[in-house]
Amino acid sequence: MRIGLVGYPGSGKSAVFGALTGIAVDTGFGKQRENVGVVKVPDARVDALARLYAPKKVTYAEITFTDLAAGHSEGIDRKTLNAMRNVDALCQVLRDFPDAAGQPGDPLAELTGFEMETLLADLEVVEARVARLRKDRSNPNELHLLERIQEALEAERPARALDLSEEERKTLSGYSLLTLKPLLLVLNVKEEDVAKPAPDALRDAASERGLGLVVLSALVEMEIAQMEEADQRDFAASLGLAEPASHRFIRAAFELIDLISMLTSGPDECRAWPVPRGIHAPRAAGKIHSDIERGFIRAEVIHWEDLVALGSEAKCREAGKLRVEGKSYVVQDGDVVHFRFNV
Ligand SMILES: Nc1nc2c(ncn2[C@@H]2O[C@H](COP(=O)(O)OP(=O)(O)OP(=O)(O)O)[C@@H](O)[C@H]2O)c(=O)[nH]1
Ligand SMILES: [Mg+2]
Repeated sequence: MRIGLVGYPGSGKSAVFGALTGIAVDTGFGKQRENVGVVKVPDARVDALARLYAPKKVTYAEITFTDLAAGHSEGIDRKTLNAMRNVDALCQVLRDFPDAAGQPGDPLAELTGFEMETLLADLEVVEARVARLRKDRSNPNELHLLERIQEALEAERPARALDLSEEERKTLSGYSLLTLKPLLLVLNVKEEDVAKPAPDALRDAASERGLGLVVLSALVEMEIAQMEEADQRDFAASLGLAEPASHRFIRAAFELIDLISMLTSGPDECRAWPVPRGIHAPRAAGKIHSDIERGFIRAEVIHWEDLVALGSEAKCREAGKLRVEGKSYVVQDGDVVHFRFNV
């Protein structure tokens, strides 16, 4: 799963990328190289299991962030648009700190401006396809769907605002519409503003659109990322934050792409496995190893909190907190799963 960091030039995409990945990148206006980095998803459940088992290895879920070079003179350039089409979700970085010339940011204008540009880019794609389908009359269902999308876009509504079925989403997947991609907003603020809520107008705009909004200062987060783990929380606390803002941001990004975490634990490894929401037990087992999927017999499932509270699988079994589930079981976020299989 790939998440693209997008936004206007100088909004702090590269700085946010650096804060998330710990990869030192060129910041500064016009540094337009595309950077890719893998990020661990902080997970207190995995930490709790690791305290219980003291395993040899602890493995977190991971997501890939791409700092998308923002070629931008009269609008987002083609290359950037195409790169944006190739990611699974977008995080727009909004500048709320003064630029090198001392100009304050206007995050709301960046949000609406970017929205307009992506709407127009999608409209171009949809219009071309609608014209084609009208002409050759080959697929009335698809035409009807695209007309609906076109209507929304023309009314300045992103495609994600429409209530689309699973089937319709599948039909649309080949078009890689930008306004259909999940979007998370990141307000990149001045160092002294990290503990302040986002401005009301921006919060309202985000909630009207059903978009998540995370406040952070990329520069502060970059500093935190350089520290030892134990110091990170203390430093965050000294700024009035419960945890580094980048942790909240990464978790929000993880939720954006509709993944949940299946957990496994034992003396060898405690681990979070990112799996799509709604996945059935055998397919989830296949994420660990194809043999386990093929030879799937059953899944023994404990909710992570029960396991941590009671302290062992045996205690959970005694207390009736261990469930035996079959092939049709839908894995839930935070399930600690032990698969029984036979090959
Ligand atoms: N004060 C302050 N400055 C920041 C913050 N984040 C980024 N900057 C500065 O803003 C400038 C632009 O940041 P970048 O991360 O390069 O922005 P970008 O979006 O990657 O820019 P392009 O790649 O040119 O589109 C740099 O000089 C950063 O040091 C922040 O949180 N606070
Ligand atoms: Mg950059």
